[in-house]
Amino acid sequence: MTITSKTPLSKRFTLPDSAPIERVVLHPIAMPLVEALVTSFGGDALRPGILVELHLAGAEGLEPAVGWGECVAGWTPGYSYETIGTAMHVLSDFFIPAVLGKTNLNDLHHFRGHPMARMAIESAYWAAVAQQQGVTLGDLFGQANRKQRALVGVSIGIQPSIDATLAVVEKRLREGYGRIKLKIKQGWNIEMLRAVRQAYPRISMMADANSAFSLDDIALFKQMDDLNLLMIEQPLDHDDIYQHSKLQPQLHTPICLDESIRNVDDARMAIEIGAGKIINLKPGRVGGLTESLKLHAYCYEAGVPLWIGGMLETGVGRSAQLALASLPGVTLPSDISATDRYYNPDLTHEVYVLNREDSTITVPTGVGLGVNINAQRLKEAEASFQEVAKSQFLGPVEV
Ligand code: OSB
Ligand code: MG
Repeated sequence: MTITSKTPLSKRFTLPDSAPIERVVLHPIAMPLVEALVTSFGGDALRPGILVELHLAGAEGLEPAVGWGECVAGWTPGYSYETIGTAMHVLSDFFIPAVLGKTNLNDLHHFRGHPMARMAIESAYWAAVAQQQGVTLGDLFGQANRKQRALVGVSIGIQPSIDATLAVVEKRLREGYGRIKLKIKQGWNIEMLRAVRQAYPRISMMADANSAFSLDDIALFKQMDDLNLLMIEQPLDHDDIYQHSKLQPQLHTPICLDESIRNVDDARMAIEIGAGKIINLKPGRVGGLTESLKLHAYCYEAGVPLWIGGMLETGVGRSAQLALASLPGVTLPSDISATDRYYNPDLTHEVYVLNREDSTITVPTGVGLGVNINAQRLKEAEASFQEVAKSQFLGPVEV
């Protein structure tokens, strides 16, 4: 099939059948963050995750192959309703049994929701197919004009004081990050943003509210309009699009939607009703790479500015994010920072470094996901998860 911009999105991004899916292993992990990222809904120093290890059988002329994916659900239903416990349940009791022995993921369509669990297994499958075919994950996307370097920025959590914020901003600018995102919440917003803008009149800066405000806060957003922010991310409810359409026309600053956008249709509706002007694409939030490619295609064709959001991924999830960030419709800096901003050491042997001269990270060029798992670190991270599971109720997390 020849794919053009007229081909319906639903027909464009399906992979041809693969060799059978032979085995899928779940690795629940807990990883100590170099620094916790405090948002309006909290922030943990120990990040949970699930690595999905998916094995494809060998086939005519093809060696068996393994692909890895990452689930970005948290300990609690904070950012999203999913948790590590719900993801373990849905993956082990429904998603994995539905795909074992199959040559595609079509049977996942029988299940609704659980995008983070879905992304974990779906991206492992994409990575395994890329591995088996001897191409990079980005190549497998089949999109022309991909970039070799992804433009990136850094996300700064809520700090104990304005001075502490200014110190972190200074450190990040010195490291070479060309776009600074500042988390805001009720009681921690305009004063802090003004102080940063005053100290750095020309930097590219933005605010992320993680749904902490309502339309009653309109006066506050109007004050932010004077600060030349690149965008304000998700000011209103996590499941709202309509009220954002009431806010955006009253502001000059573009609104970027994160939590509210669950799929390409949400993005289209949000843009069409004027609920925002920019989309943050997190593959875990939209349920996988296939939906991510649809969302990218919509934004690219409609000229809607797009960037890749982050969920403090390990090297596994980060590699998939970078493959997405190489797409030509990703036009704004993504929340993908260098490895040393998150984990030391990471779970992968490879580390990602910031190219200081242009605030980019080089997109992986290795076959498949382009990274290799550090087995020792994975073991430690699994043991660390089991420690937490002993002392806290997490739901059905046994593997
Ligand atoms: O809203 O973008 C968010 C992390 C956890 C939950 C929500 C968000 C974030 C980030 C992380 O901002 C950015 C990153 O991974 O560098
Ligand atoms: Mg956000």
